[in-house]
Amino acid sequence: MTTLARTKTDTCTDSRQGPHALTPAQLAAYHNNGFLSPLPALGPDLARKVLTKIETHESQYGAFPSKGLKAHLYLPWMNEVVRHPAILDTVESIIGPDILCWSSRFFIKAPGDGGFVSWHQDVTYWGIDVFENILTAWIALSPATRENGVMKVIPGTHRSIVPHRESAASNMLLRGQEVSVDVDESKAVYMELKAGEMSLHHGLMFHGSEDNRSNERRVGFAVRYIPTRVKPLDGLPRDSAMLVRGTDQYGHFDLEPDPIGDMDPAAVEVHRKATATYAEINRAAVKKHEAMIAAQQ
Ligand SMILES: O=C(O)CCC(=O)C(=O)O
Repeated sequence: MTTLARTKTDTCTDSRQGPHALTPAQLAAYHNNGFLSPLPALGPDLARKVLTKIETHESQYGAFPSKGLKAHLYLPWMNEVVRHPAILDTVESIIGPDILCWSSRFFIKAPGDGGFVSWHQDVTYWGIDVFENILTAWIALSPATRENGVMKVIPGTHRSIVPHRESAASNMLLRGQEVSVDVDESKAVYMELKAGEMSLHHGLMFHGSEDNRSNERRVGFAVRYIPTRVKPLDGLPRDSAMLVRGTDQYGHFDLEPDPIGDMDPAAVEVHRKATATYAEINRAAVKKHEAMIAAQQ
C-alpha cells in the first residue's frame, strides 16, 4: 500500500461540546480504527418522518437525480438533517468547531435491485486534500442490516491511499470505482444500524456494501463533513460547501445558502450549478490522485 505522510486526523484540535460529544475513549477508537458505529443521530421518530418525506417527494418527482447528491440544498427537511445538533456535536469532536457540509447523497437499495458498493476510499475522487481530517456520517433512515446490504469497513485502512480502478454496472458509486488491491474480507466489520442511528467513517477508510437480499428498502443518507481549513486541490473549478457550524475564516469554498422552501427555484438553481461543477471536479480529481499515487510509488 502507498503510505502517505501522517494525516491531519492526528493533528486536529479536538473540540468537545454539547451532549453528543464523543468521549476520549470513543475518539481514540475512531483515530485508531477509522470508524465508529453505532452512534445516536436523528432518533427513530425523526428518521421515520424524514423517510416519509423522501417517499412523498419520490412519488411527486420520481427518483432523486444523481443519487440525491446535495439534496440538502433544495429540501429544507434534508437541510435540517445535515445540521442536526446531535450529528454536529459528534462530528465536532473529530474535526473541530468550524464545520462545512461539503456534500451529501442517498444510498437507497430496493429489495433485489442488485445494487452494491465496491470497496473504495472516498477522498480519492473528491478533489480535496486527502491528508485532511474528512469524514462521512452515514445516517440510517431505515434499519441497515446484514441482509439488506449494510455498510462494511476494514478497520485501520484509513492511514494509506491506494490506486483505484473503475468497475461493474450495478455499482452504486458515481464512477463505479474500487480499490485495485486485494481486500481481506475476513477483516470486514458490518456496521448494522437502527433507523435514526449513524456510523462515522474517515475519508480514506476502505468501505463498501453488498446487495439487498431482504424484502425491505434500505435507505441511507451519507453526509460529508470537512473542517473549514480544508483546501481543494489546485487547478480545479471552484467548489462550494455549506457552513453548518462555527465560522469560516478561510474562504476556500463558496458558501451555499440554506433553501427557503421545498424545491424553491433559486435553491434548485444553486443545486444545479453545484452538482454540475462537482461533476467536472470529480473527473479532474481522479486524474490528479492517480498522478499523486504514481509519483509516490
Ligand atoms: O451506503 C453504502 O452502502 C455505501 C456508502 C458509501 O460508500 C459512502 O458513504 O461513501
